Amino acid sequence: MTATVTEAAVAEGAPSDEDLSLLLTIRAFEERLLDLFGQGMLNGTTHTCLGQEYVPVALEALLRPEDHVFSNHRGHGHYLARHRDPEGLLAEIMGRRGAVCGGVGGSQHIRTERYLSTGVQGESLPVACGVALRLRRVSPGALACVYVGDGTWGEGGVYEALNLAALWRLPLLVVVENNGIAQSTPTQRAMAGTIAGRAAAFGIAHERVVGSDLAAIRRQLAPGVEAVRGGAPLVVEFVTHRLGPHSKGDDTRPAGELARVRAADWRAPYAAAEPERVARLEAAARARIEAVVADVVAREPS
Ligand SMILES: Cc1ncc(C[n+]2csc(CCOP(=O)(O)OP(=O)(O)O)c2C)c(N)n1
Ligand SMILES: [Mg+2]
Repeated sequence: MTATVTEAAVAEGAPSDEDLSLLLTIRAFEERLLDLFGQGMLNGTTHTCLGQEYVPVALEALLRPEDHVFSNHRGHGHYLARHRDPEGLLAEIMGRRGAVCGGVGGSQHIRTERYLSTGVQGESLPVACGVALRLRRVSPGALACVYVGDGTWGEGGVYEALNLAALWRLPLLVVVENNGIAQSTPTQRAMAGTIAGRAAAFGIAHERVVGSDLAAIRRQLAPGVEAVRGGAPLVVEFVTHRLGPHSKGDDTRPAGELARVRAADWRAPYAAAEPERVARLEAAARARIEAVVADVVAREPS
């Protein structure tokens, strides 16, 4: 089987400048997005992935250019990790020239090369199954990677998709961002059993990822992702944390819970280990996003 993961991507130790920059750029982008929203400068809605940025950054090293990515309502990080295009995404969200999708999709509905997001919970899984079936036929070795939240496991379409993925041995990688909450409903109040148990019911392998160390995640997941390419679907459950509100200003969690979530954020260990490097890359990421905002705000409507 062809190796898809570079040695650097799974190397022990500190993340590369590129990885850290990407993490910090996604964070700077979304923090600025919330500012712009507060100033009334954005249309539609927006959901940030603050706290969860490391999930797509870790996975990106395991994906190939020919793979397809399906995203959800909390998809800015998924898009930026895949396409490194903050200008196009901000223009899309603001409805300005150069928007990745003509400015008609906004935050949640992006379609571009091998990438599709939707704000409709559960919609992407059956679609990703269809694409995975096509990939198996015309592009062996390529996979469809689909991001869903824990709350989305309340949608019936998820189980129809898992059934077909198992039955037809589809190259489908289901990435569950289990942040323990769906809007304002804690997962344990809405989900019977476990995600692992639900995957097992279809005979689908399951990996549970705890922690945000990029190299450790990549080492853990590399063999399973390779197996997906050969037709063994996989559910990867990230135990993660939503640092920000569900959307804008709508966080109903108690102060103690928010403190626990902040303490678990990926940024702190990296900043503690290498304060100067993180500060330098963070300043660069913020400066880049400021330049993107200035550029996009000055553009004509799309
Ligand atoms: C079919 C459908 N039902 C309801 C909603 C409204 N809604 C948007 S996000 C959300 C919660 C999703 O929770 P989860 O899947 O855990 O993702 P998270 O927001 O935590 O990332 C809901 C109910 C929707 N977008 N689509
Ligand atoms: Mg959730």
